[in-house]
Amino acid sequence: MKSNITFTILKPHAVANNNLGPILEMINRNGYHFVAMKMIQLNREKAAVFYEEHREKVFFDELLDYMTSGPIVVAVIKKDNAVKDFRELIGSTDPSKAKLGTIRRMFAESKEHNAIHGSDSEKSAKREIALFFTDDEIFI
Ligand code: 3AN
Repeated sequence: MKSNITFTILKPHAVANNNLGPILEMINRNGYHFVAMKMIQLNREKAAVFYEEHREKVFFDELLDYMTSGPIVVAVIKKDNAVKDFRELIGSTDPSKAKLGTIRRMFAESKEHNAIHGSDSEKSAKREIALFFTDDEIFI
């Protein structure tokens, strides 16, 4: 998997609040190209696999409730230094701590409903992309 791609999820509230368009536009405007995308609804099993690093956390069950509560958009995006730069663009997990101009500062409602996910490392990006896309669904 090339290091110039990363994985993102537009979470249930971003979809339900009709913020898909503005968020996708913001991602484009910051130099990313979409190379794979689909709208899906997670089941609990898949959400648990996706968030397995948080299995022991107190918020795990609520995280699964939330992430399975409605449709999400999963996508692969491409740009030089995609993983690190995209984490900067989405901002801190807690929107009250997210910098001005970040996606979470603009669109997150809370730490739980924080609008968007971005892979935290190249290793995570590779794992997460493989959970949702086959190679022939990625148009690099
Ligand atoms: P990020 O998405 O910023 O990498 P992670 O990987 O630490 O954050 O957490 C995954 C998700 O779990 C977050 N996006 C958020 O929805 C939820 N989460 C993280 N920390 C908390 C917390 N302290 N309380 C409630 N939910 C949390």
